[in-house]
Amino acid sequence: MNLFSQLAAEPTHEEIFPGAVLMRGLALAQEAEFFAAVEHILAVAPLHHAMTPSGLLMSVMVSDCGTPEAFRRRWDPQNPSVRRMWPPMPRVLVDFALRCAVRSGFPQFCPDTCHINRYQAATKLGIHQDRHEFDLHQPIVSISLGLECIFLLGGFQRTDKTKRILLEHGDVIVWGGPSRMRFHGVQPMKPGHHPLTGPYRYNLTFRKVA
Ligand code: MD6
Ligand code: FE
Repeated sequence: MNLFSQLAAEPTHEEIFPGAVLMRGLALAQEAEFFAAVEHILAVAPLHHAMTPSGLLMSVMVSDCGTPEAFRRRWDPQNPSVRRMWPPMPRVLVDFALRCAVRSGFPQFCPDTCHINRYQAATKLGIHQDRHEFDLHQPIVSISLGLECIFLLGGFQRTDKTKRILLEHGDVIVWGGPSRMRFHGVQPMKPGHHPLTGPYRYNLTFRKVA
């Protein structure tokens, strides 16, 4: 390994906006362990299509794990896309999410859920704000595994200009504080194949909802 490839393998610490930190490659060292934990969650809580608030099926497939309190807060009899099955968060993933939060300046982070999104070719996620959590002082920790995507990080109005951020396997974004309510989304995915995840991109978001 020469100096350059060694440098390229180091995780980065990039402040995209105040309170929004991108750490490229931070999850790479534990990729196999993390993906095994994801597969375990999906075996217990199978992927299903997410549903919009108006009841339309979305292209992204989702699953969740977390505490019983978080599940009670999220479960809605009107929205069967929140399933009656919510395994606990795997310890390896929670420990990592806590370390990510500390590195980003959020040592008080105490996640009670991990939401999983799975994308494949053409899957996108429309511009949205994460505003259904009880305590908006808590940040969100987001881990990307598998195929790359273009993530759009905008402002505080839906129509604000967005920054385009390439998210690759192993990248981590943490955002909170003054960036917590930024609009964001994912552009339609390009087809591809990843050695660990095949034709998919997985995104894990840790948050405190209850
Ligand atoms: C995704 N992420 O990366 C979708 N939300 O596939 C999100 O919607 C998201 O990454 C809040 C905080 C971080 C995120
Ligand atoms: Fe989001």
